Amino acid sequence: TKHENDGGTVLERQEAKLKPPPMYQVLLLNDDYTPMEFVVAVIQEYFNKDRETATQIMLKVHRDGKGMCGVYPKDIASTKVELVLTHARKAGHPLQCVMEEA
Ligand code: TYC
Repeated sequence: TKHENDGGTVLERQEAKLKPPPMYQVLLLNDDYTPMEFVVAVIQEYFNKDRETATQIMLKVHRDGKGMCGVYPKDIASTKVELVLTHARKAGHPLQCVMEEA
């Protein structure tokens, strides 16, 4: 909120103190066993990417060892990691998904 004193000087209050929440990258890690097609489907379904973008991200992970799927507030990033890991384990794949502060 802005406040004015008698001379009309504008004083900044709360909004000058409120920092945006920290954001977290959600990363997929490469492994030798999870099928490429499974990874592409995960990126499409959990990170709302189209098939072409998902394929590019998967290939980057495959080549570089890790790759970013999205950046989210902490609770959303944490939930995505949990959902991806549960989905992968249920399918019997060792896919790893982690979050780190952006
Ligand atoms: N390296 C895997 C393969 O050759 C594919 C893969 C890509 C696995 C990305 C995990 O996060 C991953 N089948």
